[in-house]
Amino acid sequence: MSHRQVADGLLPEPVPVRFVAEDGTAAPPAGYQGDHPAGYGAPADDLLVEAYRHMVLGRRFDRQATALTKQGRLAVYPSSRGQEACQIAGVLALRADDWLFPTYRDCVALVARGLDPVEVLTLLRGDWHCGYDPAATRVAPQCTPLATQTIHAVGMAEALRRRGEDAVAMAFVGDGGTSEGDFHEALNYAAVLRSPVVFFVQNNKYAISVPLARQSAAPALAYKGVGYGIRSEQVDGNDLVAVLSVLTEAVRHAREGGGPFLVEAHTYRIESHTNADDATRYRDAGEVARWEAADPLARLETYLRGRGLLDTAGVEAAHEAAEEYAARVRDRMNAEPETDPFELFDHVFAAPTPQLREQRALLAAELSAPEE
Ligand SMILES: Cc1ncc(C[n+]2csc(CCOP(=O)(O)OP(=O)(O)O)c2C)c(N)n1
Ligand SMILES: [Mg+2]
Repeated sequence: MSHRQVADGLLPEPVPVRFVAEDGTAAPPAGYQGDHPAGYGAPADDLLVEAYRHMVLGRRFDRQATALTKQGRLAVYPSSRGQEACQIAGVLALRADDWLFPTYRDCVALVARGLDPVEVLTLLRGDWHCGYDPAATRVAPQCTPLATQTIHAVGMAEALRRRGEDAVAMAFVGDGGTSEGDFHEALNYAAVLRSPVVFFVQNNKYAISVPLARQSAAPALAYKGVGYGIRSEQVDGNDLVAVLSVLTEAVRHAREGGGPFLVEAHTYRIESHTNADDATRYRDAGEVARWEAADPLARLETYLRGRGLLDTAGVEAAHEAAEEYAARVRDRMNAEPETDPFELFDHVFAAPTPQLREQRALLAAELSAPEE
């Protein structure tokens, strides 16, 4: 068997898998609408319409969260604008009993998973906890230290397998995160143990101000899986149909004992890294405009309309629902949060250290002192 044949079962397609072209027509343009030639199945029509509604809602939520930073209601918000196809497909490919390991970038995915949006924003408001119950929701806390969630996901996937559950874990990670040692350790462990885990790389072309070309010389980040023995694929991350199709296959592969699967989605971060960043200092407007033209939401809408699965009434209903959702988020986030400053000391150690007891007493004295 040649080296090429050994790698064949693992190697990604030479070009990213795509079902729908940028203009919203089926791709390849030869009128094809079924499964992808590489064997990826076409997602069900009703799931695509559901994904469209989630994308409209997710985009509106994202805009609302950005506005809340300007009103001082959120400390920081990393926008997912432009990455909605990835975020929604990632969630729709999972069952409710599968585990999701998100990063700070993935609020839209968490909202699509059905988490309370105010709970999702708790961490970004500056609280000490993640806002939701990871055990009940099977969503790990949004991870800020890069790539640490990938190794957590492998541990969870192993635990699920050893307990006899047929659930999988999916870890979201950024292009920059794939340079971290933890990412490589996670891939190695998962491959050796054949853990039921999917690594989903959202390659949005930047790690804050560092462009992809200065991050990695790999022909595609998907190739990073192959060296570890992991089946890997690359996909057009602004084509919801393609991302959903490939991730569905990745989850099936992991669930049925095939071991880990790595998917790289080529997408773009339309907004700055967070509201605290000025992206005009390191990228030009022409580049952003080119990616705006490849918008995943407009593409899916054109595609669904073209196939008669969506009409103007359906589009308007999705936008109305998103407006109502955003209004509720706004109202609830504008209520003064009830916070107990002493909670800060409660969950650090089982038995508080003398220093913490001292600090607690100091805070109590300050809070009870009459205002000057
Ligand atoms: C271990 C670690 N090193 C550095 C940082 C600082 N940091 C925060 S976000 C970021 C860029 C990450 O880029 P990428 O993985 O591409 O994710 P994106 O923000 O583009 O979604 C860096 C370097 C961090 N959070 N954790
Ligand atoms: Mg990035």
